[in-house]
Amino acid sequence: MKMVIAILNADDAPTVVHNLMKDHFSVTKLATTGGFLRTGNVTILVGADDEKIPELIEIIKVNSHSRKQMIAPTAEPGLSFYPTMPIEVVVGGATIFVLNVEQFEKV
Ligand code: 2BA
Repeated sequence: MKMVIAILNADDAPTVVHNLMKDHFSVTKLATTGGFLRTGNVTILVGADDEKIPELIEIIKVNSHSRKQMIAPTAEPGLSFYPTMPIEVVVGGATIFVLNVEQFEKV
């Protein structure tokens, strides 16, 4: 069994979750915040059998879109640098981690 942790753009998350649920994946959705842009994103946790992982990743891929986002000049504390001009970053798709699960119990 694997645990998939996927960080999604908040705009894509409803469609990704809907399509995963439609294909009978169990999904836990967390409201998260990216450390760099400090804007909201969505992290999903999905436990699934090994053979279902390619299907799971395909659903995330098909329903996640990369987009360009501008960062305005700011003195926002916490950013590791202070841009003096607006800069453009390309934000995901989705960032996906696949972890081995040692044990899975529902008690
Ligand atoms: P953020 O940390 O807010 O990053 C948003 C986007 O900003 C990133 O998109 C990337 O294009 C850019 N970016 C991040 N750090 C940068 C830096 N030091 N210099 C220049 N540009 C930078 P994605 O790579 O698609 O990441 C989207 C979100 O996924 C991230 O939001 C973060 O919440 C998560 N993420 C990405 N890689 C991760 C990792 N290795 N571990 C944990 N979370 C990760």
